[in-house]
Amino acid sequence: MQLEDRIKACLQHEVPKHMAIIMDGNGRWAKKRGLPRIAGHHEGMKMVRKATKLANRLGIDVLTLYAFSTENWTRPKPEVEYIMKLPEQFLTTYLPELVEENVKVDMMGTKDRLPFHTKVAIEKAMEDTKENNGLLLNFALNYGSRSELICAMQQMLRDHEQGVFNAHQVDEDTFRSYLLKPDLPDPDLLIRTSGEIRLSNFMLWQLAYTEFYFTDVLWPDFTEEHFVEAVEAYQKRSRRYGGVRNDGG
Ligand code: V07
Repeated sequence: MQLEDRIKACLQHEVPKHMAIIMDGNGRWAKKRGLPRIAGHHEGMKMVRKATKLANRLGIDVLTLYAFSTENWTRPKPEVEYIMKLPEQFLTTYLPELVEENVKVDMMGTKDRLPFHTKVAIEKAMEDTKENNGLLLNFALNYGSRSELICAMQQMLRDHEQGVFNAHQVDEDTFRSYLLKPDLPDPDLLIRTSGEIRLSNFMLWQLAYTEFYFTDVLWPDFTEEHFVEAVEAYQKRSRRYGGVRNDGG
């Protein structure tokens, strides 16, 4: 079946409300072609645009993309410096399109370690798209799940000392309210490209009931067809549950 028909068929069923992607394999993509790793990151950035457009068309509410982890700072300095230019590059080219398509840009992670120019570019995108109510494009940038959980714990202890709550009052909703994006629904579908079968410190709390989709395809090769294939797999699984979760979620 052609892509257009597959998209139409997807729209007949329940699409994931929140989809998250670990965009892995950019360096490997470049190496395979005898190119520097940064060429892979640049190619990966182009796929971000395609994924965003398609997610928006499919009526997905939130697309969270793991763009840079707290661990990624250990990479060679020139590579990190190049990656930190990608938000600006991406937004210089595509921000008008995002505004036009009613996409709202957001970020999940700590801004403090980001270079000033990176922060400025992202803040401008957030400002220019804040009234949009289509797809929420949530970039996980300088994000690490354990660090998120520890920050939550620290703030909770401060609030506890202030008498904001007692230990026995802490439930899942209380805990969630201390996370970085307490108002987002948990991801329904997580995709990880490039053949690695692990979470690498990504959204450990939020992925408790999420469907996982792992593929060997490298992120720069992850086309619209692959994206739709992942959504189709998700829909097959959720139809098998008959619309009700059987895992308590
Ligand atoms: C990054 C390209 C995609 C593959 C994974 C690593 C490299 C787009 C952005 C971005 C971030 C914020 C924003 C707009 C665009 C980005 C980083 C890396 C750090 F508001 N791609 N991309 N940011 N890569």
